[in-house]
Amino acid sequence: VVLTDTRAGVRTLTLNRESRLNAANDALLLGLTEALQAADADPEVRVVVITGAGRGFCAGQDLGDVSGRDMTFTEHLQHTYNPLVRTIRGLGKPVITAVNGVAAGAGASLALAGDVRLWARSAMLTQVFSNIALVPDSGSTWFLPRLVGYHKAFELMALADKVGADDALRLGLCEAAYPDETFREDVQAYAERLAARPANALRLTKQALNAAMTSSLDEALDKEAELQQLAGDHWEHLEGVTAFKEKRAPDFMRR
Ligand code: LHQ
Repeated sequence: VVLTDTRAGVRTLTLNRESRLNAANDALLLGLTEALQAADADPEVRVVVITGAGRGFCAGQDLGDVSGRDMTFTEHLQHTYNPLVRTIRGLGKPVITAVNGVAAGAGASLALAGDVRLWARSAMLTQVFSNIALVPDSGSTWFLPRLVGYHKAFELMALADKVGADDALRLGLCEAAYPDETFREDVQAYAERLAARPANALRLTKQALNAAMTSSLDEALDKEAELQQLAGDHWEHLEGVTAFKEKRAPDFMRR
C-alpha cells in the first residue's frame, strides 16, 4: 500500500489505494511509518517525499475498513496515526508532503505535517472531521491554528470548507503550487535542491524549530547555542566556509 522509489537522494513514498483516494487503513498507516523509519536509517536518502497515487493525496480514515474497530478511538489513534505524525516531525531528514489531490480528515493533517508542503494546482484540503461529527486529529488541532490562527482554524474545522491551492498559498498551508501536468517533476526538482543542502545542518535546524514551536525565547536561545556547537563541529561547516573563501559552490553531498 506504500510504494517506494529512490532517485538522486530523494526517497518518494507513494500512498497507493487509488480507488479509495488513498484513504488510510492500518496497513497504510503502519507501512508508511515503517517506510519513513527505513528512510531515516538509509544513508543514501537525504530527503523524503510523501505523495499519493491517482487523483487523491489521502482521504483520511477509510470509513469502510474494519481494521482498528476492535480498538477504542483513543487506542486506534495511539496505535496508528499518532506514531506516524511523531515519526514525520522527529525524522532527521526533511519531509516534503507532495499534495497531489484531495487531502481530507487525517489526510489533511498528514498534508500539514511535512517540513515543506508542495501542492498541485488541483489539490484541495478539507477538515472533514465535523462532517462525521468527530474532532480533528492526527495533529490538525496543533498545526492549523499555528498556521492560520485560532479563528480561521475553528471555521475550517467547524464548516469543513474546501481549501483550494490559491487559498492554501494565501493562508500559508503550502509553500508552492505547481501545474498538475508537471507536478511530479517539479516536486522532484525541489527535493533535489533540498538534497544538495547540508544534511546535518538541516537535521539540527528541524530539531531547533520543533523545540521552539513550544518553547520560550529564553529556551530557544539556549537550544540554538547547544545545536550550533554540533553544526559548527561538523565537516559541513568547514566545507561551507572554505567554499565561500575559495569563491566556489560548497559540496555538501560528498561523503
Ligand atoms: C472513501 C473515503 C474514505 C473510504 C473517499 N473512506 N472510501 C481517525 C481515527 C478513527 C476513526 C475515524 O477517523 C479518524 C480520522 C479521519 O480521518 S476522520 C475523516 C475520514 N474521512 C472522511 O470522512 C472523508 C470522506 N470522503 C469525502 O468526504 C470525499 O470522498 C472527499 C472530499 C475526500 C473527495 O470527494 P470526491 O472528490 O467527490 O470523491 P468521491 O467522494 O467520489 O470519492 C471517490 C471514491 O473514494 C468513492 O468510492 P466509489 O466506490 O464511490 O468510487 C468514495 O467512497 C471513496 N472514498 N474517501 N475516507
